Amino acid sequence: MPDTLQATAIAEIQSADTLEALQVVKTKYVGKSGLITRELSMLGKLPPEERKTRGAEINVVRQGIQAVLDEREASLKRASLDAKLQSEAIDVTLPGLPLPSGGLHPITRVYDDLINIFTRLGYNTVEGPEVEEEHYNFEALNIPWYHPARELQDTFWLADGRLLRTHTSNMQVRYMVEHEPPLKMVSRGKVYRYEATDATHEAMFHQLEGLVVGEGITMSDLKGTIAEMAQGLFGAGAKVRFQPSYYPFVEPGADFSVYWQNPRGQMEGKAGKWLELGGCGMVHPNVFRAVDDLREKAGKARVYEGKTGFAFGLGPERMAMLKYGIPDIRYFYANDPKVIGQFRGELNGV
Ligand code: FA5
Repeated sequence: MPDTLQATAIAEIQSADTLEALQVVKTKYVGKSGLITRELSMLGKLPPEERKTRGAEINVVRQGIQAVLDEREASLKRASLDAKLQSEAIDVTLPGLPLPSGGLHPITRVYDDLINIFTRLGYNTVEGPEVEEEHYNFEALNIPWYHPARELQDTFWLADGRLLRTHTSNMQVRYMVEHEPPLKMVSRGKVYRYEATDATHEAMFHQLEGLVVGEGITMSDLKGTIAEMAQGLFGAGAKVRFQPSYYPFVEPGADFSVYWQNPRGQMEGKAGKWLELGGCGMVHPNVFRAVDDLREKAGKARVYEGKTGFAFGLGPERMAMLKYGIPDIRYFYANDPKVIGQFRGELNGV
């Protein structure tokens, strides 16, 4: 018996190829109710003179099995450790994973282009507050209390009587209070209007305000400036159209539009369209008067009466829609990576 028991046990141990399988074999032979233990427990049934030799024989078998078990266990443990090390090995010489490159938001792109154009034309760039006093947003801009633009549905009013500016024209007033003519400035920033959103209207959007004040400035200076800007943005062939319009802070006032031809539409022989980009006009004398009043209050000289100037305010969202063929203004702020992700790479010149 012991020889065959030992031989089968060793064969089973050698063929156990996992630590779990080896554990099963171990329990079967040397476990508490294993075959060897059973052999030992049967010693008591043998005649006393045979017990000693039989006991010794069984112990030799048990030690033999145990030695092979230990060796197999050690070798399986080594193999499993080797496999683990191999699978978790890191090749430090491999190149790293490339990080996806970011991109500038289309509005930032348009702003950068605009600021470049106006910097080249000698304009100073400034920014101003989004939370504004009623006086700078309306009153000083010749927008009296009864003007429809001050209605509750157009303006976000704050509890303390201030408001979220509805346009960047507040910066005309702020800039003139601080600076004397002649001057040229552009101001960019966010503006807010309490109105329903649709494909071309958002409640928060951006504007770029422009202001030029000096002596003998005329409407043709204004038209030339807007044409220069449109050509800088949309190419030398860009066409600009002016239509009379009313803004309380300019006289005369106009809206300007750019004719846009989608390159694909052009290939297909489709007509382009006029897209209104902003308002403009000659600074109203009442604005100069209000600015001088504010200057006087601040202990500064009245320097604006008798001066001439023009102002314009435009929407970069509409320009970006035109330039990049984006059909709905709401895409700009939906944070959909499918939309924003298109403004990586070549559009950024990266
Ligand atoms: C104004 O805000 C005047 N302050 C512009 C101005 C400045 C006129 C200086 C004369 C002199 P208007 O409300 O039309 O004007 O807005 C100007 C431009 O902002 C629009 O032509 C349009 O491009 C953009 N805009 C207006 N409302 C929205 C809106 N809800 N969503 C996105 N863009 C808008």
